[in-house]
Amino acid sequence: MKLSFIIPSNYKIDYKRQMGPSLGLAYISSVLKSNIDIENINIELDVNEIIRKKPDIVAIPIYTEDFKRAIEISKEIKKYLDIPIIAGGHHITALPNTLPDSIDIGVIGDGEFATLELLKLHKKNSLTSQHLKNINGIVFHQNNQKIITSPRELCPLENLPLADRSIMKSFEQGIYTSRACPFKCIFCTNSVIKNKLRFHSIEQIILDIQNIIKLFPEQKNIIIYDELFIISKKRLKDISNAIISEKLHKKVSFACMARANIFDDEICQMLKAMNINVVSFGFESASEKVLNYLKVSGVSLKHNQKAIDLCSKYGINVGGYFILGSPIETSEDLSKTYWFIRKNIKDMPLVGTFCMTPIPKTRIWEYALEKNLIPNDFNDWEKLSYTDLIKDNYIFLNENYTYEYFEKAYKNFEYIFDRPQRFAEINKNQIEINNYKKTVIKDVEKYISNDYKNILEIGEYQSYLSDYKNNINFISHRSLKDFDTDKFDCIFINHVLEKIRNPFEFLENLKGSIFILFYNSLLLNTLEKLLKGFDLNTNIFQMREFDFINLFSLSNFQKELDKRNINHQIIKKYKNNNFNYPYFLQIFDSKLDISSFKKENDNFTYLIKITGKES
Ligand code: B12
Ligand code: SF4
Repeated sequence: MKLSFIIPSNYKIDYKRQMGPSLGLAYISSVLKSNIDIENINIELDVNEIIRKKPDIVAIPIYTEDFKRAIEISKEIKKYLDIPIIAGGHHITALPNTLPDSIDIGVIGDGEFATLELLKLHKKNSLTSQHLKNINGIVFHQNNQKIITSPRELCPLENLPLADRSIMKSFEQGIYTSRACPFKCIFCTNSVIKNKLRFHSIEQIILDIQNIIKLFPEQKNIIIYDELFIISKKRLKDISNAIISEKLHKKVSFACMARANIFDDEICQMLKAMNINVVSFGFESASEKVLNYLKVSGVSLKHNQKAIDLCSKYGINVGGYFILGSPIETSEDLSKTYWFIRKNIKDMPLVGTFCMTPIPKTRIWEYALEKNLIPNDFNDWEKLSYTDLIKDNYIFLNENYTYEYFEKAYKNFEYIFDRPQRFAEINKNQIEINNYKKTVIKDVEKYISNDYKNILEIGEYQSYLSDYKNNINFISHRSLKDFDTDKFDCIFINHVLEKIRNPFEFLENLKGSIFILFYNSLLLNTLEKLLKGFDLNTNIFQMREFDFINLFSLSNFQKELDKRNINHQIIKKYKNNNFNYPYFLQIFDSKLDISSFKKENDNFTYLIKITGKES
């Protein structure tokens, strides 16, 4: 039996790709593998791969904003393959009645044991209504009706096997130490969907972290995804002590989420001790009235400020997240939030502002229904994405200002952060990045001639070359350990040599023709960032990268190759005309020797070919 998950999220959007799919899939996979005989479980991003590989069953995890794409994908699969398609995740859990005809079964809530029961039935060719109605926590079709079975008990976490990391190889590895949250914020499904707080055992947590360190040595930061990692002080102490006694805090750092009204000095000390370097808070608003409305009760502005000050005292970075555009918010409230962020920006290296969105099965969804802002036959699911503010694609809920006002204000928020490539620039950047990929990658294809029989692309998450060339093998740099590169006669290293711990030793051991694309770090842009005190180890959102980073200039790169007698040829230097720093040069040119920066400043990326090694 072969099962393929297919991810409907648009991973061409960089930030989505970085987040990766839910770790829930890895738990489903491990429960299946430890209970039934299953040949293969994998995650696909491209529906054509499903059609080509012909698994025995397809499973689709669905967030509401991806529901439309999920339907298209399932229709496409049904055109070519006569296999069952099941779906699960937050959308189906919230609105099981939206199960489309092209998806046979939906799993409501925890997926581990429902999927196991479904696969057992499928093995016996018995996925029929007669048997399905005995499986709790699912929805399926019968005679043009949707049948929702009795609710399933929540999955106990203590005896769950460890998450199956093998299916998540291409993504950042995070962990859960618990599930659910006792609070009732009006914009979160927790406000309506019943979900009891459950914990993994301390032993499981330690084994899980050790597993990540062993399998993904390049990763130096692990995100703890729990809604509320700090919910119990006693448990936090146990986890922190266990991490310290196993010396795991010396090997990796961690990031977690917290809630300001239960955050205090003692918690901060424990987090610092276990090497937490970012704590994220949903500060939501700097208006007491809006904060109270969103979080229902319990969190005040004082709590939010105290949380930032405490983190600052202990040298922990704060991630601050805000929701703009609530129904009751006024322009004064917006302004308060704006100045709160400005005041605290130094201690909040990560800031995210999101627009209020009625996610199904939340109080704010009910509000939007009551106000007829969502019609009964609503199916514009992609409108329910809180990261984009696009006029015709946004359900505007505010009662006090106009959409036009909100749009302008929202832009101002994005610019506060004074970071060169923040959210406001994403759309523009995305186009630039896409163009860049098109020109550079197309170019690379020209050099990688058709004479090569077996080409390997080593990249970040998915192949770029395969868009242009067939039969490319792809591997993420994170999975290189124990991977045999010898059988390839051409290896293309696509902007990830920067993330390989010993890049030149790695190159020395490769065989065949090798092409490398790498970024030039010797840019005035780098110097400017350093002078502003930015951490270079960040991605385009100025968020901390979770991999190790090497910074290359052409000269240090060539020096390292020469040291090892590795011959090379610079095939192409790619220019970016956007690098223009008139004010910077005006101030610094006569004061600092920046000649080496100026020399290579226009060159953004280099394409190098390794032409041989002298013995
Ligand atoms: C942690 C979290 C995240 C983490 C996820 C980390 C990870 N890799 O697992 C991060 C920060 C990355 C994240 C991102 C997003 N999130 Co989020 N997140 C949460 C949070 C706080 C907890 C989720 C949780 O408990 N997961 C525990 C895991 C084990 O469970 P799970 O993911 O639900 O998976 C189980 C079941 O759903 C089911 N299942 C899942 N998929 C499938 C598939 C099949 C086939 C089957 C059978 C079963 C099944 O089985 C799993 C195991 O039991 C919830 C809030 C909440 N209270 O639930 C929001 C929440 C899930 N997030 C939400 C959203 C919208 C997002 C984003 C889409 C936001 C965005 N636009 O960027 C992104 C999606 C990113 C992407 N890659 O596309 C919404 C979803 C609402 C909806 N109806 O779609 C929630 C509910 C918050 C809210 N506003 O109410 N999120
Ligand atoms: S937003 Fe966070 S704190 Fe609020 S209910 Fe959801 S998970 Fe809990």
